[in-house]
Formats: sequence, structure tokens, C-alpha cells
Amino acid sequence: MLEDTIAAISTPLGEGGIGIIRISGPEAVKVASKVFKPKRGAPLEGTASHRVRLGLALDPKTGEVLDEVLALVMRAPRSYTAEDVVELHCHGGPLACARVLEAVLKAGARLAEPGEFTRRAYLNGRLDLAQAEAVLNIIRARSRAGLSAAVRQLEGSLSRRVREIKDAIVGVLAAVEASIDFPEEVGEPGTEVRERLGKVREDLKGLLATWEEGKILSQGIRIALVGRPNVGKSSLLNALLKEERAIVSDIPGTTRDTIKETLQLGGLACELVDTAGWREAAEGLERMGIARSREAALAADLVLLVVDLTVGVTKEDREIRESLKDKPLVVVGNKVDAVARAEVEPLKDLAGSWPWVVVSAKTGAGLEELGSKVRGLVLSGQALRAPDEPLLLRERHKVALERALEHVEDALAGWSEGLPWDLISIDLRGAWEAVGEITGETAQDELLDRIFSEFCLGK
Ligand SMILES: Nc1nc2c(ncn2[C@@H]2O[C@H](COP(=O)(O)OP(=O)(O)OP(=O)(O)O)[C@@H](O)[C@H]2O)c(=O)[nH]1
Ligand SMILES: [Mg+2]
Repeated sequence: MLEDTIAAISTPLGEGGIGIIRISGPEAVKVASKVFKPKRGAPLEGTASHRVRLGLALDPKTGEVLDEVLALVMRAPRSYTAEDVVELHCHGGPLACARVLEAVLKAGARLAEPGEFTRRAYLNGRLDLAQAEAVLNIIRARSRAGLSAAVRQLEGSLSRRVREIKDAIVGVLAAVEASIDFPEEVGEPGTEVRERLGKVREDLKGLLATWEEGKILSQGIRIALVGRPNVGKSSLLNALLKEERAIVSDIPGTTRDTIKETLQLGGLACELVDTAGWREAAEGLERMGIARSREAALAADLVLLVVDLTVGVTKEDREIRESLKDKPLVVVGNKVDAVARAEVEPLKDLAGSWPWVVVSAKTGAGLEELGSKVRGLVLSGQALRAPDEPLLLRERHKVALERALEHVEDALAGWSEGLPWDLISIDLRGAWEAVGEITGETAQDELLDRIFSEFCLGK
């Protein structure tokens, strides 16, 4: 399968500055030479690695000129896929790109499947599976923090950690199997070996504990703006988005339906939902809006409970707070610009053990602090980690580590109960396999298909 040469448009379709056709495989340079005619100098085939040539893209059958392009040659193994790669940089129009791709296919390349370039990088040993998945996290990153965590994963931070754990398991497994195979010479594994396995258990637990944070970084959080009518929920949405997205008015009950927007708050990707103000007397459409807003509040990971500082905390505010039960929340006192002095005691009271903050949707005061309160709340309860320590960004990794942990726990329990060594070694093998799936050493084709099908065409 790796013998053939693949090609695809690697930039998004649509009008852009440039569009790139990527060709990878043993015939990449030969295929490109049939399409690419240099403006001057020797034919493309003799071009040294990492050199750029200017020329024309031609239809290999008819000789028709399709576009003026740059050809970038990257020879194996110094390329993304570790194979010979040629990139043709066209003028960005979708039609020009499509026609050049067509010419490349006529010249003998096959259209790449989604994620196939990255899959080849993995199969050729340029990236392990966790690093290949990091590429996906980088493409999909919606926040600074999520992006930097994914870049660290691409650089191999998680892979190194996982390999250390795997090596430790293999060491224990070797000691156990030696005692099975050569009981006279080696004797039973001692407490030192058992302690090593205990350490593996702690390491697995440590890595698993990073998932909550990793999930937030990779998937983002859902936040609902909730409160009485007219407190400024829609104004806050607009202020955070820095655009006039939701209708704002001084008539209570302005927002009737929920409005969703994605944005960054405290460096995290958030889906922020503006909802209808809650009040008892509502009828008809407004009543339906309020029902929806209750649903949105329940579905959210976090609620911003907005109160109006010009009015103060009211009985209705307290009722809304009650109905939110244990939902994590930040009490947001809005319209601080319109009061001489903000009364913070009632805010603290309303917030209880949750954080509170004073802001103005009108002037933007306090919005930064709101972001850091949200961040602090969402990421609290996590042990402090050094910023370059790995964390789990993908559910697949979490599931594999949970399975490994289960096997290690079983092995330790069996050890205490004096179970036969061959039973314990089965659990150790299970743990080794589960951990190896993360970097791909023990991964099956089926798993690879599933992972790479998530990628876009041309990546
Ligand atoms: N002075 C001042 N006025 C504000 C501020 N935020 C909102 N307002 C005003 O408060 C009124 C209500 O604002 P909205 O954003 O529509 O309030 P809402 O909570 O979405 O109201 P409903 O959709 O009816 O539930 C408008 O007249 C806003 O201009 C603020 O920070 N300072
Ligand atoms: Mg509104």
C-alpha cells in the first residue's frame, strides 16, 4: 500500500492566497515532473531537497497551461510523511487547484484518503500514534491553552511519559516470566519488583488525573448566561464577543430564544449561551423561552448568574440561585459603571462558596477578571502541574490507561493473594498492551482506520 504515490489539495477549498497540492510517495518527483515545467534551468527531477522552483503546471496529456506554480521538493526521509514529497503551490482559486490536482492524478498519483499523509508519517515511524493525534488536536484547537497542550503532545511529551510507564511494566513482566520459566535459577519476584509495579499504578493514576483538564482544553466548556430579565445578559455576551450579536434593550424579556456563540474566556474555548431572563409572570413565547433557558443552564458545565447592581440582589435572584442547585457558577454583578459604589456583600452572600465578580458590559470593566475566575473555577481541583508535563487530551488515551490501571490493580491484588505467577503475567501483558495502544506499538489496523478517518482530506 505504501508503494503508491498519493496526492490531494492540502489547503481549504475556496479563494485564498495560495492553494497547495501535496504529492507523497516513491514516484512523487516523477509524477510532479510530468505536470511541472520549470521557467528556467534543469528539469524538476534533478532538484535538490528543500529547493523551490518556479514554473508552469501543464496538463500532461494535452499540454494545456493550467497555472503558474512553485514546486517545493522534499526528499525522503526529510518530509512530513518521511517519503519523497512535492508540493505544488498554485494561485489560490478552487478551480485552478482542482485542475492541477486532476493533472497530477493523470500523471499517475492516486487521490489520498482523509488523513493518509499523517497515516504514512505514522507508518514510516516519523510520528507515533499519540503524536499523529496531536496533529488533529492542533488543527481543531479553539483556544490558546488547547493549542499549546497539543503542540507539546506533538513534540512527544505524552509519548515519552507513556513509554516510561510501558518500560516499567515490561521490566516487571520480565521478572515474573523469568521466575515462571526458570524457577530454580531466578526464584520468586521479590518486594522490590512489587514496589516497581506499585509505582506504575501511581504513575497511571497521575496521568489519568490530568484528563479532566485535558478534556476542557481539547473540547472546551459550555457556559450559560442566566438571570432575571434586563440585568444585561445579552449585553455581556456582546461585550465578551466584542460584537453586537444579541439584541439588547431596556424592555425586560428582550431575549426569547437561546443564542449560542463560541469564544475564548480566560484562554479556554467556551460555548457561551445567552438565555431568556427568568420571571414567574411570563406567558406564551416568553414562557417557552424561559423553559429553554432552564434546559441550557442544566446542560452547561458552568453558569454565569448575572445580577443588576443598580437594583441589588433580589428575592428572584435568590430563587434562581436556589433552582440551580449544585451547578458550578460565578455570580456576576453587572452595570458597575452605573452605581456610585458596588454593594459586594449581597453578591458574596448569593455566591456562597462560588466566586463572584463585578463587571460592566458597557465599559468592559472586570471582564478580564471574569475570564480568570471562570478559568480558576473550571481548572480548580487539579493538582498543580509543571506547564511542560504531559496531559491527556483524547478520550481514547484515557480509556486505554484506565484499562491498563485495572490490569495493574488485578496483578497487585493477585500478588497479595498468592495467585499463580502465570495468572499475574496475563494481567501484566494486558497492561502492557493497553499502554502500547496509545503510542501505537500494539495498535490494530481497525483502530488506525478509526483514528485517521477523523482527519480532513489532504492532511
Ligand atoms: N449602564 C449599564 N447598562 C447596561 C449594562 N449592561 C446592560 N445594560 C443595559 O441594561 C438593559 C438590558 O440589557 P440586556 O442586555 O438586554 O439585558 P438581558 O439580561 O439580556 O435582558 P433580557 O433579554 O430581557 O432577559 C439595556 O438597556 C442595556 O443597555 C452595563 O454594564 N451598564
Ligand atoms: Mg437578553
